[in-house]
Amino acid sequence: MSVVFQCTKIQILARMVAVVALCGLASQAHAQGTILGTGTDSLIGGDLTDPENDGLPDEDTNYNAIFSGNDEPAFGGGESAFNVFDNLLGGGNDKWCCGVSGGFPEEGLWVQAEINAGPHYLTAFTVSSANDVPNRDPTEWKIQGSNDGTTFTDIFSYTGDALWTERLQTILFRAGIDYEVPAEAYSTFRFVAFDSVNNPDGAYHQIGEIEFLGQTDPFLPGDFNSDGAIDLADFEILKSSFNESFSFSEGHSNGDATLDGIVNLQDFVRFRELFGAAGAPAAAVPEPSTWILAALGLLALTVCRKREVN
Ligand SMILES: [Ca+2]
Ligand SMILES: [Ca+2]
Ligand SMILES: [Ca+2]
Ligand SMILES: [Ca+2]
Repeated sequence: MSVVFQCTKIQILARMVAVVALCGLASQAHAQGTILGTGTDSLIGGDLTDPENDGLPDEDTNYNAIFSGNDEPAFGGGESAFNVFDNLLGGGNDKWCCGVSGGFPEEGLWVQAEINAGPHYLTAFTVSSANDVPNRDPTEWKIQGSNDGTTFTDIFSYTGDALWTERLQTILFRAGIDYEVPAEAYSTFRFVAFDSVNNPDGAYHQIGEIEFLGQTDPFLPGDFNSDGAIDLADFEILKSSFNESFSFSEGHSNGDATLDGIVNLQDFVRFRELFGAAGAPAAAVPEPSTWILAALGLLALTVCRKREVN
């Protein structure tokens, strides 16, 4: 009896949590990237340049990519360019700083990674600020892809105030949310910057780290089982993972439509958008109220189960 009573109270709590969660959705819709935190621990890790996360920057070994750049193309040294792939956020040679004299060249300052495993669809990437001087943060920059090392296609473009609000801060950008889902897979990914507040004076550009995340199959947000369709089978995956957390590489195949590491109400709402946009038969699309009720029920059930176990 006491367990049933607890569940009733928890269900009420769950509804309150759900309402709060839904209220938060509107403010996230226009966000330019998602702040993950600060410091090395805020990096996702295991990105395409080093899936095992065992790269040794001093020897430039154990990496799974060939790096190049047009400004200090090396690890270590005087804060050289490849330090954006050293899996570290910190001062000194954990960062890439600070640009050639006279300001940004016309082609921009760039650093790139040719992925050993070949072409990938870029599902997300992170760019982190360095340890000091916010006016060195890029204010105009792009992420580009290429398959011949000569012709580059824009995947993401940004112009505006620098996005980082703290030093050594990691910001995540997600395909389908922060930039258009790439229609093509690329073997080389490039970060290129064209402007900063300090440009062209002295030390005018720096960033701490870049992570490229992707998959070899075409990426269709909401198609959790990768069968090329967004349908009720995908909805079943989302439901069965509700309230669970996943690593980035495992998230989408387990129903994490928002690629934020947890399957929750926001994923229900996001999946409903994707489901409708995919042109699924109207009769097969559950009403919004049904989705919310299903989510509430699952949330309450999950909490109740935990209470019973404890
Ligand atoms: Ca890395
Ligand atoms: Ca670094
Ligand atoms: Ca599917
Ligand atoms: Ca999610």
